[in-house]
Amino acid sequence: YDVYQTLDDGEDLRISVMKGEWNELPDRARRFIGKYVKLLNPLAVYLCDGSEDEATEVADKLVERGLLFPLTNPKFENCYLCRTDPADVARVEGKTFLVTNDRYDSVPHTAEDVVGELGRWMSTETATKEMLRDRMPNSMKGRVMYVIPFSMGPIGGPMSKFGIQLTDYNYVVLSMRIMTRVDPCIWKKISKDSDFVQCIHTIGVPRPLPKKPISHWPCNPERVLVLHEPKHKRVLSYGSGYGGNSLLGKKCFALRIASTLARDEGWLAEHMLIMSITNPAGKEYFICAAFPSACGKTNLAMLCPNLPGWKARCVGDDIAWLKFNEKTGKLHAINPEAGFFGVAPGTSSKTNPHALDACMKNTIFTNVGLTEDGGIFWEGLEDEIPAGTKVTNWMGEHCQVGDGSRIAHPNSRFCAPAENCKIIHDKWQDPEGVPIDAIIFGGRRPRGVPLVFEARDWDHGVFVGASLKSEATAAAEHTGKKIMHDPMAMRPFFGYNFGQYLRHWLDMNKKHPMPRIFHVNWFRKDINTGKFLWPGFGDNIRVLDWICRRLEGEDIAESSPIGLIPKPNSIDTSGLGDIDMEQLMSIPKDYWKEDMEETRMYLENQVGIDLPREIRKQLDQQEDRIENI
Ligand code: GTP
Ligand code: SPV
Ligand code: MN
Repeated sequence: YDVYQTLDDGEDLRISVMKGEWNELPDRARRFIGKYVKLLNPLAVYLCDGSEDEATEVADKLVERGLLFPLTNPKFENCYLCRTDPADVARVEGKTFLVTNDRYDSVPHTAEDVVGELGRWMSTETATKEMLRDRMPNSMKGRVMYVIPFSMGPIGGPMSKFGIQLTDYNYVVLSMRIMTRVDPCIWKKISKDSDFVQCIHTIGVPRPLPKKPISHWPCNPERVLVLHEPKHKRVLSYGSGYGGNSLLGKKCFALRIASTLARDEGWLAEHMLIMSITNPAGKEYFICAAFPSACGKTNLAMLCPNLPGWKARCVGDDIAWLKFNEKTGKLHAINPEAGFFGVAPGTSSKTNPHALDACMKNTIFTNVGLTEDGGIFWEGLEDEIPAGTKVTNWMGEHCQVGDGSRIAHPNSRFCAPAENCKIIHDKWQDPEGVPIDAIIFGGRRPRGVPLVFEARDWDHGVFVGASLKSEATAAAEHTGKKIMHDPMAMRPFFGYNFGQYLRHWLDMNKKHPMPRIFHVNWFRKDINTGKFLWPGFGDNIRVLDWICRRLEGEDIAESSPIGLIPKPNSIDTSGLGDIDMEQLMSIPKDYWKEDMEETRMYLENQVGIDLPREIRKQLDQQEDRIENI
């Protein structure tokens, strides 16, 4: 049916509604949608309700079109595989921008002649031209505009926020329904008292198609652009259907827009997992951990402890919103998401059985292999899928398990509802969040960095986070094994000037007591053999055990130039066999001297005058301590 909507400019626009009750939407939502119907010019508007029937209808259409393959293997229930255009497989950091009037609201003052790496800025004028004038007009021509009302965090919770995503891609509809809480009751809440974040997404391929899409995945990779306007609480994304570029509730809203809101409102939006661990005596601890993309958050969040008597529970695997709770006097965390968009390769019944188990129903796999018996394969599943099994690889080519070819894309993902996870915490949907006892930073550091250390105090901990580095991963367009800075595991996700972000972190501790901060490294390699020194995965509980005992004040740490490290034999390695703890815990002076010089250069070049003096002081002090090794 058709409706007429009065726009802000006074025009009465005719809109075709395919599904849903237009008149039930609050006026501000109708005007928002109307504005983009006028710009994007879709065939019709489809108001999503998030129901199962709707998902089935959308999925059936995609199966018919050849984009989704239902997994026919009886191990899977209502699961699908999807292959993307090989040009659209990861976030595109180079085309992701923050848009503010003043450049330095978005990015720090870099030193002269230095290219900033901590976010990209675009002026409002350029953004308007590039997006609203050159790209978006008519970009939904011949397509349906899906309208998705969603909540990040439990609906109506004090720490939660609403969003409305417009998209012309039904794969996004299905994925948003897993990753966020899509519910028509949000319309009412928006009308009454709450604002919403505006999320506008188009794949940028109007009909008729200029050429046949590759893998039935239409996209416009040459023209990708992802813009964030914190002031308007708006995200505009063009050209890509992939994960962080298209599921706008995730990185765009829950990190970039939310981190800016968090600064203004006195809380934190971080790239962190949230989990609880309960020791054999029955005491439970909640921790948050910030590791860069593809560095082990999902794996740690779903840990299967290899120490008797310990229990782990998952609250979230990628994003945490943290706010001080007056009632408990502690920092509380919610997981704003409702699903896992996890890295597939490396996930196995040995490394992460809970993740694998969570993928058995209502899951969408993207860019993994399809076995001839209608199941899935990726690198890491060699023990469950025998060599010689015929598979179609992520690009649709025929091959065999064990033939040496790459079967799943390194950034292939599963998209599964969080409720599928057997160890999801009872409180994972608690609107008040869970009380956090410790914050952990970590990255892939093949050299020099010990298995675990504790920050000396809050300021030192913020400095440790600011200095975070990791080997490049496949989650974005970076290639190779180079060690990259990834401050706070947020380098691609800051919503504002990183210097101001550090200021905000430092100030948090002045207002309220904050959790203790630690740093871990599961990825140190033997200098001689190149093999990992630490078994990782389920054995990481041994490190968490040490951290919990530190929280209890046990005398198991000693001072070192880089922080407090475990006293000899204070990490429980019983039953592990031969572990070179000496190498694993060593702090080579030459390495750290160079590392600190490099970090100083980086912070001075990249953050310049925006670097808080507390962080400069930490740099000076740590350099002095290292000099005295
Ligand atoms: P994003 O979703 O991109 O933010 O990634 P993530 O931080 O959740 O990473 P994830 O847990 O999916 O791990 C990525 C890769 O690291 C997988 O291939 C894992 O197998 C591997 N990994 C995770 N934990 C460990 C560990 O303790 N040791 C080793 N050696 N590898 C690990
Ligand atoms: C990451 O890259 O950190 C992810 C995947 O969690 S994406 O949603 O694509 O950002
Ligand atoms: Mn992530």
